[in-house]
Amino acid sequence: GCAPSGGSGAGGGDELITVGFAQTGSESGWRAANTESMQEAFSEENGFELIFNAADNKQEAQIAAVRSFINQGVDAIVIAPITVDGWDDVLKEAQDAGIPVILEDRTVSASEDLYASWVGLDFEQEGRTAGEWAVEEAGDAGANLVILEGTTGSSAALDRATGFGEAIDGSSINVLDSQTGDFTRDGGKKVMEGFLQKYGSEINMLFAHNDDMGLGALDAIKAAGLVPGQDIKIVTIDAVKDGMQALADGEFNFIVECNPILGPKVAELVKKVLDGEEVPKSEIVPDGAFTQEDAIELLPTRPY
Ligand code: GYE
Repeated sequence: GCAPSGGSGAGGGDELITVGFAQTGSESGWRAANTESMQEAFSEENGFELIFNAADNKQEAQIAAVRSFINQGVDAIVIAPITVDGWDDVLKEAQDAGIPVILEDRTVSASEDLYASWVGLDFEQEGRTAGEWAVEEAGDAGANLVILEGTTGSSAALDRATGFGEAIDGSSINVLDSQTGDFTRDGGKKVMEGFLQKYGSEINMLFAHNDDMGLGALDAIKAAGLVPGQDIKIVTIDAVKDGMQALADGEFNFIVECNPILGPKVAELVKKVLDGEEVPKSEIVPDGAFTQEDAIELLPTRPY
């Protein structure tokens, strides 16, 4: 049959393209869907051998994984960077070793000369969309809002905060507090417990940087004797299945989508880069936003 080409100048035949993928960890439902999408796209059937590493949300571990990919002499490296900063040295090392790097999901602050391409989402717009919903919901009455932030120093958290802040600036919304829950359910629950202890029933709106933290917060809100979706209006980002279920159930009030299915695009980019084709430096995958009615309609066919 027609075997996939080697890509990195190997003499054709049915050699697989070896790709090291440095994933952030397994903090959320979004992450699980993203990992699955990547593993499917980088399958042997598609001509790849994938070396997968999940760094448990620890930047040093992720950098160490990239270094080990370089030492193993992989054909290409894909990174979903945990934080924006700290990448310059290891990206330079990959470049010196002649190994192209493709970024997926989050961005880095390093010079774009140090990587071939990035594919991901417009996090700032996601935050803005969430903020616009919150402003409208608060109306003239106003709202006392708390925020559960994503992983500190991640582009997803930084840009969502920027977009949201812009949208609510000058509105009737009063931000009581904003702290990181590290994109996890457990983090969301613990931080929300603290907020409720401190502000009690003063809180009537919550913005969580992802579904999972919002889902964790539901436990804390119910334990405090409050009704999520009513006493506290909740807006989150991602739209994974559990989040959409909470929205359909009326426990969340609005979700901004963040598409985790990036694998096919990243795999295509890797092949093009190894074949020496021109690729765009950055590519943004579009996102939607969902109300309760949308969630009820979409849930049965939701793939993740
Ligand atoms: O929203 C969150 C995950 O970087 C877009 O990371 C990603 C975010 C996503 O843990 O659930």
